[in-house]
Amino acid sequence: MSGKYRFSFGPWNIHEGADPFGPTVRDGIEFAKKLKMYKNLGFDGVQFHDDDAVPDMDNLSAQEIVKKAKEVRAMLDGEGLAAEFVAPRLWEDARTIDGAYTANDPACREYAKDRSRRTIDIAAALETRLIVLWLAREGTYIREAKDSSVAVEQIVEAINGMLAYNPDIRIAIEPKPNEPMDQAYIPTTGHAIAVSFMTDAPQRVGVNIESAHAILAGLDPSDEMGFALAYNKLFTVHLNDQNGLKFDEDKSFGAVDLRRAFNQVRILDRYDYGAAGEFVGLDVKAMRTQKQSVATKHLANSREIFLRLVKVARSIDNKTVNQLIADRDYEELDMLIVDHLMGK
Ligand code: XUL
Ligand code: MN
Repeated sequence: MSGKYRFSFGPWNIHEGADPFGPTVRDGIEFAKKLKMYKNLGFDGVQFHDDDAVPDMDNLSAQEIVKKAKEVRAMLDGEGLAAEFVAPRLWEDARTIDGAYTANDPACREYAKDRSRRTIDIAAALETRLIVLWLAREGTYIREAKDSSVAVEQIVEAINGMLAYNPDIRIAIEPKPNEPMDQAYIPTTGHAIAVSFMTDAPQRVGVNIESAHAILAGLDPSDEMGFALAYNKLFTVHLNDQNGLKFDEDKSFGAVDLRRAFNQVRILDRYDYGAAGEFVGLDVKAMRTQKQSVATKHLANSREIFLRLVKVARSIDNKTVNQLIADRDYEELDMLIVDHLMGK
């Protein structure tokens, strides 16, 4: 069964533990050492931000960037790993303070588009066709700062530029309703899919659904996944968990709400997620207080919880489930699910 599913995470998921209020609690680990951890933890795929692969890329030429990315490809080969996707990091440079594709300054928007082209070059060198777009700063702190209708056109224009730049790539928009912005322009799966249909190649634009981001939007992640699956647009997932409406916590998958995790696994397994090569992607961080020597358990645990929930989902008595649905006895169905989750 684990053979059916391939798992991935990003190097940022092995984390120093810092929050905005205090010091780091763990040392940084160099990229090459992180790569060595993947297989031992049961993972086959690496998710990248562009500068995870090519640090300091804004100070390198396009040729130098590709050369460095090819060196990373060789490192991946050495570890037997695939690159799952590359995402442009469009929120740390001074030119992205006011947004990237929706910045009010045209020079900043140009920077964002150029950076995205470099990201696509890196993806090609790493031999992946998937680009993830977390539109971190495409939004506002006050509504009057930008025009929300123009913003959609600007996002579509940027995506069209990327699609034209390399006809092989596919783009997965990762919606998130807030943080760092007060209000983001593409907060949910529905928004992202609507945007995909405004682009020049809708079939090449889908979504990356992150559990925590859906929860922050007040939505159920498994229903968001179902929506994307109905449109054939679930290009990848970022599984994790989230304890209510607060900052984006990136907790271990299933650690807060096991039933919510179960329903995500159930819908993915039911629709044969992974059969077209999709990875089960995690975006989880270790608890801030976790000691250095045991600060990768959140990754192995999230994978293990996913695989155990596959077994739970597959062993449900579907005949009884269907009978209870036919009888409209949802209280009994509720009990059946809870019983099953509790091992009865
Ligand atoms: C931010 C987030 C990002 C994206 C990739 O909340 O989830 O790490 O997954 O840019
Ligand atoms: Mn994510």
